[in-house]
Amino acid sequence: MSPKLSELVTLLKGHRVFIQTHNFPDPDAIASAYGLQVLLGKFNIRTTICHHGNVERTATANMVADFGISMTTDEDIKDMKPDDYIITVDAQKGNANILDLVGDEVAVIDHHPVFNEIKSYKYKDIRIVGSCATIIADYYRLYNIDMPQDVATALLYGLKMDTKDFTRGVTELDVEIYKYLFPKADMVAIRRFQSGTIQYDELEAFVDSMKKVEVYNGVAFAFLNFDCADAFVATMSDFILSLDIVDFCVVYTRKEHGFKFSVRSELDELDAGQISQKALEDVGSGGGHKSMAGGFAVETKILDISIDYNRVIQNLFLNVIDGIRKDEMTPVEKSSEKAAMEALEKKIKDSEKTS
Ligand SMILES: [Mn+2]
Repeated sequence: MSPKLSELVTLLKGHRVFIQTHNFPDPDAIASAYGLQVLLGKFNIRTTICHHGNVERTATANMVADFGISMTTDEDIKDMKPDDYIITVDAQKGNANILDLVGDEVAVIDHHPVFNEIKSYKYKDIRIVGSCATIIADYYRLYNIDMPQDVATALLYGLKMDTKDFTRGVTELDVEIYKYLFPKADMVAIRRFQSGTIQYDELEAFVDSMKKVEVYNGVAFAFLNFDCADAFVATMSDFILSLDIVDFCVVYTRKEHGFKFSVRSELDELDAGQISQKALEDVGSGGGHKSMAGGFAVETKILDISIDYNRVIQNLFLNVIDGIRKDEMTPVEKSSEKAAMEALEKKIKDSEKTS
């Protein structure tokens, strides 16, 4: 039984309300925040969507731009007060992947297990389903509220992404919600979000960087040694993860004052968000979701450790991963490294053929 929407509406009336996603928000977090914002708007409750960290992944940025979703980073809301209300979506107060802002976290809507019981919530809707978007869509469905096409499209996209196209953590409610959203959503737009945005002139620099990918026990590191957009780094991260021998990858590029990271994981035991947070806590910041995360490292802090910044970065991540896996992390044998390189080169050729 879901909590009552009327209780949420009553709680929020007359307050300044923020909808906060987890750091480095993904499609599900953004879609949920957007769907909730539109829903509350129908009750004349105005909200501001906020988050810490940049929007990971090109396809997510595409959706934000296409639907004109207004996302505010914590740096741009200096005027938040302790009595402003915060609803956290796709995340819970006290989790490592959500920055503690000065406002009062009065409500939560999430689909993750509870790690720390928060007694101060005045409204709580936590259901273990495939996506947070499922829960938001369920409000529209239960209360028979008119859903704009953009909202349906965003929520369906969030549901698809979080469940890896219905292959991960799917519940019956997710299937029902899919059926509910499908006729309302713009499937062409979803295909458009997912299609890459790699520019042709980036290809040469990309091929160069790919030749230097290093893989240790399924953990890949790639330094994109050229000036490229954040979204491009994220796309490369997805690409490298799709290699058969790679289960976890760290892709980074050099920015004006440091290194920008995009991290991906396809293993349950290696939580990309937690690992990025731990690996980068002394040199910058990192965080995000289990399968997808991001981060930043301050250049001087990396170079303080050693001039060989690639080695420093690899060690920061491998030390954390090593601790999780407990067993010794050994570099892959020369032969499998060669096989990895061949697979990579073939992949590059294939992608050139289709471009
Ligand atoms: Mn989610």
